[in-house]
Amino acid sequence: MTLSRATRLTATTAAALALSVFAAACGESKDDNSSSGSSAAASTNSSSSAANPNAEIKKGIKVVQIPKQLGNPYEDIEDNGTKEAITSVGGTFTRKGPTDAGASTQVPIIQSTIQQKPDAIIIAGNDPDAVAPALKQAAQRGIKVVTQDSDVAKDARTLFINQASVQTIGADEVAMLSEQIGGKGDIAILSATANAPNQNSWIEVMKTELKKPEYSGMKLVKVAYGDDDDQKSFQETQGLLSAYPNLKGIISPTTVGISAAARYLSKSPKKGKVALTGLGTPNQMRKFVKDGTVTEFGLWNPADVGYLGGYATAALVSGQITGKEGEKFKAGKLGERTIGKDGEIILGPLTRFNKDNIDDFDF
Ligand code: RAM
Repeated sequence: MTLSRATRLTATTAAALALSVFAAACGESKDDNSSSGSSAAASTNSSSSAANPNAEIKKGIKVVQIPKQLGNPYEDIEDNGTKEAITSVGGTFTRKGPTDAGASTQVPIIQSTIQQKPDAIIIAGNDPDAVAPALKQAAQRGIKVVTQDSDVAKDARTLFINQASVQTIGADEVAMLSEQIGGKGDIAILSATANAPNQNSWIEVMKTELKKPEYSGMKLVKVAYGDDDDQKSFQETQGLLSAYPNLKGIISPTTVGISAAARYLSKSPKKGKVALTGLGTPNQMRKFVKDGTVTEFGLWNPADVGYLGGYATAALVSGQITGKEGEKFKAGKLGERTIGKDGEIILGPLTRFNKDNIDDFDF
């Protein structure tokens, strides 16, 4: 097990969170979290030029970040990491997002962003294909496109900042559940939206893992979708428990899903009888670990994903890297990083949280 650095939610983060929750409550897309370092106009550079590892980080780069949706604490923490990286290299960071994670909700936001001519767009995709034409248009205008957290079609972006390998994330979730239910029984998955590129890639790995002999006692009976909406995820949990009375465990590979499912389970007679694991933030899950609803779940440090994305984007805009496998760049406090296959940059392994370590984390 790898323990990552505990992160403090600062007052600024809390304020940003309150802002985005407010935006979500208003039911509208909006800009938030705007902050600037130097605002010197920066011209975009063409992706065809060769990498120059010694190029200086361009001052005053303009970066627009588009999360899956506003009002999701995970995405807020992640994007604050990006903001920290971009402002620390003297750039300007703006965040614009939809209020729900529907497949096409990001398209008009990308289109309006193109008009602002930033140096780069960093996006967590809600759908691999729906956003691709708009992102390609952005690239044609010289705007660098980077995905983080949730990838899009490979030809619609240059870099993908991945939390951990898809294989690790999917396999670890199955392993955690198997440990908790003794490798036996009906299980279900409570995912985000049906289109979500990241959740879908992990679910594919889970299905393959479940074919291994050591998991032959576990049967996947249903994949439900809570749409990364708290209420819908809560109701879907209720639905799973009543439709499958023999259910022994649920994997929810989304911070929104697992916290809603835990809230439902904690007040249900199935508490402690149906295991729940997946991906969650320690701060959202702490009380459910302490009250015995949840034994163990996993995640990475979302702020570090965003921070890595910010530095990678700055290196790309400055010409230090072009997106080819093997190129290296310096990612501030995360040290030197290398681009892998298909423009993918991986943060690190999954951290598991349980009653023994959850109080060591604050994010
Ligand atoms: C939710 C979102 C996000 C995912 C995490 C684990 O917050 O779906 O994309 O990475 O869960």
